Amino acid sequence: MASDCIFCRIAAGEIPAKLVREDENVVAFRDIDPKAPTHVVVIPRRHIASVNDLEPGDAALLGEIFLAAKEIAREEGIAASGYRLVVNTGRDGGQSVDHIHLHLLGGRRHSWPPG
Ligand code: DGP
Repeated sequence: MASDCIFCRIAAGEIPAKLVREDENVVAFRDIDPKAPTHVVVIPRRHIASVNDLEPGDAALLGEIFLAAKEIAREEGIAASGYRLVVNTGRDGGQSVDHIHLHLLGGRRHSWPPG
């Protein structure tokens, strides 16, 4: 755990958040500044700063994150209508929290290309 990382502290229960799912390796919570009717952030408990810091051994963990997103989409009732999964990376990618995370956005139509 990185003690100065907001998402590590949410995963540890030190900062309150609206959790929607948690297990041994993955935690999901509602975004504090939602950009869609459903906006959930899915993170690994383990601190990984960004996609740039992934290693081959993280492949299974990434699979768990995507499977959690799939289950949450079903529970939120947006699996059939569709949703967007986003991983912002670095400055130009719009990443503001340096703990890798998957945004699950749904409940409205998303345009393409993104802004
Ligand atoms: P990104 O810009 O891709 O790094 O997304 C970070 C997201 O995290 C952003 O949409 C806002 C959200 N966020 C930041 N701080 C908190 C927090 O303390 N609680 C919750 N629930 N979400 C947060």
